[in-house]
This record gives sequence, C-alpha cells and structure tokens, in this order.
Amino acid sequence: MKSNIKAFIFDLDGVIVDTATYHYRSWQHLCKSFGFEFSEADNEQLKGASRMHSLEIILELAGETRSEEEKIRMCAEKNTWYLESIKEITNQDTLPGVQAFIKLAREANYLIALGSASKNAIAIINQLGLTSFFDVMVDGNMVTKGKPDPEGFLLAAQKLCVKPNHCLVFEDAAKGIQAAQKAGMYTVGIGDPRHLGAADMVIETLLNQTPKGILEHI
Ligand code: B16
Ligand code: MG
Repeated sequence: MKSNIKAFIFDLDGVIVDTATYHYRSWQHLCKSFGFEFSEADNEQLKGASRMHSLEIILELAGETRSEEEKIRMCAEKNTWYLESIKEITNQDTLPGVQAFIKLAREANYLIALGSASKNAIAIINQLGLTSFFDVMVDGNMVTKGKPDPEGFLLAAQKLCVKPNHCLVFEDAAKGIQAAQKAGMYTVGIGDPRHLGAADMVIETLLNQTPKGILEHI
C-alpha cells in the first residue's frame, strides 16, 4: 500500500473523457487537405503531445514541410474542427468509472488535480460540469513544454503544495507516463498495456476501481 500518496493528478483527453477520438478525427480532416492518410496507429504518437508538436509529427510522417505561419494556420483550422466536434459533449460522456472514482478519492481526502496538455482543457471540464472535482487545474496554456516534459505535472504538484513523489498520475498516453515519471511521480496507465507498459500499473478503465485498490497495487 502506497501510504505516502497525497494527490491524484488526472489527464483529460482519454482519461476523463474520450476526446482523443475527436482529436484524431480533426487531424484526419486536416490531413485530407494535403492527401495524407493519417492512420490510427500513427495517431498513438500524438496522444499527450501539444497541438503544434502533433502537427509537426504529422508533417514529418507525411514527408511535408510548412512555414511557421502556415503551421499556425493549420493548427487553428484543426482546433476549429475539434471545437465544433465536441460542442455537444456533456457530463454523460465521461469515461466509465471516472466520476465515481474521483468522488471516492475526494471523500478519502486525497487532493485532486487536472494535468492536461490541452489548451481547451479547462473549458471542457466546465462544459462537463466537473470544475468542483478539482483542487487545481493545469492546462496547455500554463506550460511552455508539452509532455513528455514533466513541466505540467510539476506545476500541478507545486500548486497543490505536495511533493512530486506524493503524487499519482492517471494517463492514457505513453508521453504522459514518461512526463510523470520524469517528474518523479507514480503512474497508472489507462488503456492498452502495449503502449503503457512503463507505468507502475495498467488498467483498462476506472470502472469499479477504488483509490484503496489502486494504491495496494502500485
Ligand atoms: P489542444 P491530454 C492532449 O490532452 C491530447 O492528448 C493531445 O492529443 C492533444 O494534441 C493535446 O492535448 C493538445 O490539445 O489542441 O486541445 O490544445 O491528453 O494531455 O489531456
Ligand atoms: Mg490523454
């Protein structure tokens, strides 16, 4: 049992809500404009990466180059499609078990933070009606370096006033697990163990999980 854990830090996309799918479709839409077939396997590399870093990965995969100005325009276009596609998401669209898990964690007095690379994260949390679940929220606007850099998770720990090694991070992306480990935090991967094998523990979903049960296994 990890009794020194005081805080849980949750990634947004792919952990709280399945917006990863909408990110993927929006990038696919953009890729069509220059004739690139963007596959689901390639998309795995984008999970947790910032918007601009994601575009740079795509351009490299496609063997394309663009000016800085053009890249900014392409990111804005992708974000417009993305925002349009998530317009209708509500509290009912959160991933299985996540709300119940956070409620249990709050009742047990763990501190709760959001640690997302997305610049849309805080607006999405508001849209889902989950703002009161979090003691602090860190999003992509508050950092200069994206995952796998630990900056965002370290900022979340600092805002919570807890040491990094007292934090447990929940992530769906290999880049997010790397970022948390570089920050010196414990990790739970949510999703496919083939991508998340480096985490202290990997689970399919948070459904029927409890903070006590997770802490007994890491
Ligand atoms: P935005 P997370 C990340 O969010 C996503 O995993 C990643 O696919 C996305 O490119 C990134 O946010 C930036 O998102 O374009 O909304 O700023 O998983 O760290 O919550
Ligand atoms: Mg994610």
